[in-house]
Amino acid sequence: MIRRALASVALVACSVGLTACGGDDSSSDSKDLPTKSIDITVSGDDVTPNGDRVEVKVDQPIELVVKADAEGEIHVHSDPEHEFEYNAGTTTLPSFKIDKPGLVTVESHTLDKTIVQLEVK
Ligand SMILES: [Cu+2]
Repeated sequence: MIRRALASVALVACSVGLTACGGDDSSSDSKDLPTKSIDITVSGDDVTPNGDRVEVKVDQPIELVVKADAEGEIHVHSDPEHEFEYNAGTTTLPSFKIDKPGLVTVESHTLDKTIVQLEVK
C-alpha cells in the first residue's frame, strides 16, 4: 500500500477556474430525473475513472461516491463550482446539478488528475 503525504490543496491551482473555490448548489427543478451516481476509487496516486466521459442531463442530480484510502478533495468545474472533501473509506458526497449544457471537469485536487468529464446535455 502506497502511503504519501497529502499535498496541500493550496498548492494545486484550479486549472480553469477563475473564481474562488466553493459555492452552493443552485436549486432548480429536477423532477423525473433519476440521480446519476458515479463511483470513484482513489488508491494511492491512482484514481478510477481517470478522465472518462459520463453523460448527464441538465439539472440531473449527480452524486459522487468516493472510495479512498486517504482523505482528499474533489473539485467540480461547473458554474458555480463545487468542492467536496472526502475521508478515507467510502464517502457519498452531497449531490449537485449542472444547469446548462457543456463539458464539466471533475478533478482530484489532491492528485491533480481528471476523474471524469461530465457531458451535460
Ligand atoms: Cu479545480
